[in-house]
Amino acid sequence: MAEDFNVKLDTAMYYTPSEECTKDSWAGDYNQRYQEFVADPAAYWEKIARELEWYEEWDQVREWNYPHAKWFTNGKLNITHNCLDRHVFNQRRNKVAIMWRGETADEERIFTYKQLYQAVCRFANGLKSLGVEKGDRVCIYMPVVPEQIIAMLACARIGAIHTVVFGGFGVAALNQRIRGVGAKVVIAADVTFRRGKAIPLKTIVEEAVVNAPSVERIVVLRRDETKPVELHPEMEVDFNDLMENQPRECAAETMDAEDPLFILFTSGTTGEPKGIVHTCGGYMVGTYYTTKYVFDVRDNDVYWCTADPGWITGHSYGVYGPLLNGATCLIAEATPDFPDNGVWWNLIEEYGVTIFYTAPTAIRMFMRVGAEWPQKYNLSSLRVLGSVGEPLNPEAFEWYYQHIGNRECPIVDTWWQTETGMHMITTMIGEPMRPGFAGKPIPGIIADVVDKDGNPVPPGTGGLLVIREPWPSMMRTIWGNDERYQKYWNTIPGCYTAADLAVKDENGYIMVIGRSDDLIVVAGHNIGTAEVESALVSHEAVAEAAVIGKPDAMKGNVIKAFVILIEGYQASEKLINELTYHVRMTLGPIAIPSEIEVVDALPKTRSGKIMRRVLKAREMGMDPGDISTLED
Ligand code: 6R9
Repeated sequence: MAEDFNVKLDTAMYYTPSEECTKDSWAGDYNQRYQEFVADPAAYWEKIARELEWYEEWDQVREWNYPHAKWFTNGKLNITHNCLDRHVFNQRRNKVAIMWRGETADEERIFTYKQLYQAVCRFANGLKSLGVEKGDRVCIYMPVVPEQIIAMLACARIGAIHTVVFGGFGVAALNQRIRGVGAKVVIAADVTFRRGKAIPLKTIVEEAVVNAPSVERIVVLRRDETKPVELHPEMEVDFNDLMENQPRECAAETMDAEDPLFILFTSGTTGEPKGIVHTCGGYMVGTYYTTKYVFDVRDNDVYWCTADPGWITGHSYGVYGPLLNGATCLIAEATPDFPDNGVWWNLIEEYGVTIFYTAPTAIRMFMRVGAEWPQKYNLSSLRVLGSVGEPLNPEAFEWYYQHIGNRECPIVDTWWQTETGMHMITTMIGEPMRPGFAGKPIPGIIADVVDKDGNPVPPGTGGLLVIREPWPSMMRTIWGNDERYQKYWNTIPGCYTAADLAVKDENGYIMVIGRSDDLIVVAGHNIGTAEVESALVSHEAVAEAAVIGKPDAMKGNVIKAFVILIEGYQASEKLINELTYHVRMTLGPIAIPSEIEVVDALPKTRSGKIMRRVLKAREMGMDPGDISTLED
């Protein structure tokens, strides 16, 4: 149980970033700002919402009908108006919005705000010509290219709900997500490039739309113009053809603050992944606010978030947050180790990146290959470093601080989730940083570490991480399954449960330890044990499967699978390879177990539930704890 662990808080070590990097930051004085929020939460959020443009103002800032919240009720807006029009029709018209870089230096494309605005309008008109209307779902399955962002914004422009599916997912995962939302249109690319190789996406889409009757059209971005893939005209249309000859203006649909903006799937503990629903108004305010105040974005910044928009980090801090702030963003279809381990540092030098946001798993990979790589490049443009996805362990913090930030840049270790939509906990710029600890709730958020009854636990005692009051960018429901949504607020009385274990120090700094449920965070990506297990079991040789997360120095966790074979099948290297391949094909490369062990039996409860923690304890040579419910 969560309360069974304690963390030794010996010598507290706090780092103070250089004043040059932190003075006059938007964050200001943390305590003062936090007090301002506590004194009048509605007024606090209202003031932030007023920094953006609305077609009609809200009647009420917050309506809390536990466990359902509405924000900025009856407010009317379009998020793309604030991402694009607000800048185009003001001073940022010719400012660079996005700079895209492919794997090689000659693959570069740059869009000013005006160019991005026009591309979005043209593609939005194209979607309309296919019959896409407000409220329709559109699935986007693309690599990191400008068209991915254009597609997202075009949906938002006309009020269609986008569901971005990470390009690393396989047929089964894509099909499940398309069917889960009943997508009318799928927007895909023919290929994605990885380590110099073109990896086909279109063939995956072709298979994934079988048994997905809602799909009427597939829009295909054909990247290789020299040998374009064939399109099947009854269903498929070319991305650029669809844009061609479309007007460069497309009136933004008037959206209610509570209309859905997008659905993004995240892995659940049981069965199907959860379609997290975010709405237009609150999400806009939350991502605008945190991008501005946590990262301290300014007009002359060059901002780079390395996350793919297939994940929430890419949505909130790769697309919406920075564009809402009129930032210049770098996006790159670049693997951190190709063509060599210096490619990211080269990009920082070449583009003069000032704000850099990445994941601990990447930092740990760079630690392994050595500080000589960043040392080859001039990283002095950097002024703010960010981290997200997993705990930033003190070793990785130290390395990041020293070798990337030159002991000058503040590191914002941001804790949040797909469900929260925006940052919840971090150490705001200017505050002393404690390695290993994300920090404190940002102004606007009330977070705590509690026992299972919701009582705060003392410093040093482990507990569950909870949020006490609703916030603008919280998920509103789970698509098609509100009951599952309600569980988040019903597990601990009066609190939103994050399903993370955490511990506080004497100063209220929070260290996030890991998941309390059956999610495995591999290299910053959440993988549900159930998804991998069902992929394994779908192979003809496998009778039963159980997977666990095993701590890994590089990826945080790796997946270990235990399988019981169907009689007549023999364990062999060939079979293990086949199973690995099978998971790759059904779920994609991110879900591949790094170890598959063939066993005769699995520990189960009497009711037939696999007891993964018993497997895990055994694997780690630890006490399995309470095994009273164990079958035999
Ligand atoms: C944004 C994102 C959410 C889970 C979350 C937690 C882990 C995220 C973290 C962190 C420690 C941080 N997590 N940020 N753990 N420190 N700074 O990653 O969303 O993909 O939904 O994952 O990731 O376990 O509950 P999502």
